[in-house]
Amino acid sequence: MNDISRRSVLLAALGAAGAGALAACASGSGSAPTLVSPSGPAVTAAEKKRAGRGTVRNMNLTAAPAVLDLGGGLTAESWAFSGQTPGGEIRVSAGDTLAAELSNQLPDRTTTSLHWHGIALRNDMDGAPPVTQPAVQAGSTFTYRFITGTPGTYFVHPHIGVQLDRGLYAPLIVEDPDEPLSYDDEWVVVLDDWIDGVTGTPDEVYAELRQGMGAGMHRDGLMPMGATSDLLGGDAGDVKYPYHLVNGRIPAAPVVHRGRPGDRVRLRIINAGGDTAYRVALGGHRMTVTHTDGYPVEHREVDALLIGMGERYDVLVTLGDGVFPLVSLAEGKGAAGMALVRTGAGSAPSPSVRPKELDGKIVTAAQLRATDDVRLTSKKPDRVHRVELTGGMHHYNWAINGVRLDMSDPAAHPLIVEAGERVQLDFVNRSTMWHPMHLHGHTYELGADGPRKDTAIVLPKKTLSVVFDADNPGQWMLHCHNAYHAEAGMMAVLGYRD
Ligand SMILES: [Cu+2]
Repeated sequence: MNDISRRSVLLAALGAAGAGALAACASGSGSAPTLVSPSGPAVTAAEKKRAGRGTVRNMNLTAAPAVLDLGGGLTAESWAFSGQTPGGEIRVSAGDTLAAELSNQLPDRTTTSLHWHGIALRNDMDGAPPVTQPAVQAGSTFTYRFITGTPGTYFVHPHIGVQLDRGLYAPLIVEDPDEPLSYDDEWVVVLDDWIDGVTGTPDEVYAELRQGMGAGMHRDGLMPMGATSDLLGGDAGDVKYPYHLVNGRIPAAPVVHRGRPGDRVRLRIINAGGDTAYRVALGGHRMTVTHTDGYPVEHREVDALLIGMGERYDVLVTLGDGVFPLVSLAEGKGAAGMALVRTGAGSAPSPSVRPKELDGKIVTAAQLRATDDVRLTSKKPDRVHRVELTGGMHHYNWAINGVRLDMSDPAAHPLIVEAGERVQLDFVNRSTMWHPMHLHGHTYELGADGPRKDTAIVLPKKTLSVVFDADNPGQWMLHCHNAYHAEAGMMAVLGYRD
C-alpha cells in the first residue's frame, strides 16, 4: 500500500471504529510489530489490578471560548475549561475512580481531548488522540473514567495541536489518605506563559515558527535571538510572551494567598507553560523540596527552583510576618509572573520585584534523590532505547531519532517494550536547545537513585538516562513538553508488544 492510500485507510478506520481499529491496522503495515491495543484485554487486566476504593468522583469539564480576566483590566479571548484559567481544581483521593465528562464546545470544528498528565492510568483514558482514542469532536462529549493511583500533584490539559498554550488546563491533586507530611495549609500554584488573545493565537505562533529561522522571525510574538540561560545550557525558548501568569493573573493584579505567620504551607507548583521554564522563589523564605512530579524526594532546602514545562514541585515553607512576593522568573527571558503571600500588614511589592532568593541556592532534579519507599530496586535493564533529540530552529524540524511524528500514522516507528521489562531510555540531546521530556503512563527514575519523574529537563548536547518498569500496558506518548516542539514532531509512541 502506498503512503497516501494507507493514510486514508487509517483515517477511515479511526472514524469508523476508533483506536482499537487503528492498532490493528498499524500492526498489519509491515515492519511495525503488533502492539497492545489501548482498549484491549491487557489494559483491562491492568486496570483490574489497581487498588480502587470504589468511590466514584463525577465531574464535568467544558472546553469553550471564554473572555478571561487576567487582572488589572486586562482581558483575553481564549479557550478555557468552564470559563476560567486555570480551570477549577480537581481533587480526589488516591484510589478514587475519576469520572470526568469532557464537553467540547470549541469553535470551528476544533477537536480536543483530556490528558491526565503524570497519572499512571489505563491506556484508553490517557487522552492522546489518535493513539489512545479518536479525538473528541466539536459539539460532542467523552467521559474519562479511570482509577487514580499514586498520590501527588498533577494536571490535566488537551493533547491536540498547541491547545496546551491556550487557557485549557486545570490542576489535579490526588490526595494521600495516609498523608505523611504535616502542614497547616496548601496552596496550588499554576504557572503559565501567556500570548493567546493578546498578540496572537498559539496556532499563529506555530505557523510562524514552522517557517523556520531562515524565513526570518520578525513578528512580535516570536523570541528574538538572545533568550539565553546558563541553567538551561543556552537557548532558553522560542516564543516571546507578553505576560506570565500565576494562577491566571498578571503581576500587576496578583493572586493573594492569605495565612498566619508561622503557618507551614505546602505549595504545589505546576508549570503549565508552552515554551517557558520558570525559576521560582518566595521572597524572604527558603523552601523545602518534598516532591517532584507527584513522587517524594529526600527533603532539600533551597532558595529557588527551576521548573520546566510539565514538571511539578511540592515544597514546604514556614510563613514569615508581612507581605511576600512569589516570583516566577521566565528563565532566560527576563520577564516574570508574580503572586503574593500576605500574613500581616504591609504594602504589596512592585510587580517588577526580583527577590534575592532567585539568585540563591537552586537545586535541579539531577541533585535530588528519591525516598527509599519509591526508589526502584537496582536491576540490569532488559532493554535500552537510545532516544536522540534532534532538529533545530532553522527548519523547525524537532524530532526523535530524526523522525518527526506523523499524526496520521503515529505508531509507524514505535519504541518497543515488553510487559515486565526494566527499560532504560537514554535521552541523547543532539540539538542546541533544552527539552523537557515527558513519558505518559509511567514515572521513571533519573539515573541510579535520582528522583522519580515523568518529565525531565535534558540539557543541550547532554545525555540523561532514565529507567522504569514496564508495568502499564498500552501505547504511550513520549515527547518534548514544549508545545511547539511536540507539534513540530518531537514525539514518539512507546508501545508494549502484544
Ligand atoms: Cu523540545
